[in-house]
Amino acid sequence: MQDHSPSVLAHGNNHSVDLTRTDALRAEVCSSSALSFLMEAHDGLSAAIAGRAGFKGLWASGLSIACSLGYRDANEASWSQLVDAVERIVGSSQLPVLVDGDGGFGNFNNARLLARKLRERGAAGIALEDSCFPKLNSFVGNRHPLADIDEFCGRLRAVKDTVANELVLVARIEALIAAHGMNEAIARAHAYREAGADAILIHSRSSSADEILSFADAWQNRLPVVIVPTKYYRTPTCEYRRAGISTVIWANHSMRAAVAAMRRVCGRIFAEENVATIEPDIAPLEDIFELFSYDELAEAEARYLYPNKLQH
Ligand code: SPV
Ligand code: MG
Repeated sequence: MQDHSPSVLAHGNNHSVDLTRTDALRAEVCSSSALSFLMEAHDGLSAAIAGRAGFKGLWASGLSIACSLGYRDANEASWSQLVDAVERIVGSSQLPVLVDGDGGFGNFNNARLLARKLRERGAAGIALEDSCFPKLNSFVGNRHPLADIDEFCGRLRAVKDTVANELVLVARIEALIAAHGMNEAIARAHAYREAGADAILIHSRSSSADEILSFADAWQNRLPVVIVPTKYYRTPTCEYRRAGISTVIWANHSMRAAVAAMRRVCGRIFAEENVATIEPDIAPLEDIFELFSYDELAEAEARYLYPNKLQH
């Protein structure tokens, strides 16, 4: 699948009726028996690059989007800023986008409004986590109060009633993050399944995959399981295949790569007052022009701006 085609640039996307991406995400997360991978994106550029790398789907990361806007991952960015960022991600790729909806920015009403807006902007799915507003990134500090199960199920049901099957609904369990233990995590998974979730995201801050593997063992794939191996990054993916995990999210690696690269380049240019030595280490301008199909613009100019001029 060409991920940044001129037709996207020229015609845009009919978000409200085109469910192709939702179907594609559902196939990756819910139907495929193969392990799927979603790559983090936080803007049009990172989305375009992930598509070119070969990924079949994107994760619109709350942490990375907040970071790119200069905010903390603590609901400092508003739901409308998230929706705008998602529109850019959707617009520069043809891949399905699973959006990190945090806790839905409030109660059931905020969550269903967010879902409706995300569907309008072309998202393929929403992940809702059982945190309280304002949330705090799962890896920061030790204060992660869990939402009441019934209240959170109300959020899931409201989203399902609003967008039906037009968005894949992933229910994210923060019970292990909040140190409530495996029984609580499994109880929540059952409740979220009853409430209409299409998949369960089990999150962990452990440096080993043992926690999520024992969850998968106890859960027995009653719904597909999605994981985020940010802290247990050493585990080889064959372990996830063996455990029957559905989908791995590489949640923040483009953003962190950009931070490391920008820091290195800024430091060197500042110190050396010279950009000559850096040139081999940065993307050539031609790469940028190619990534965003500047040739399509030239062709369109020939068609629309100078239709009567002879082409050379
Ligand atoms: C995100 O990418 O914003 C996530 C994953 O929610 S994590 O940062 O691991 O909580
Ligand atoms: Mg997040």
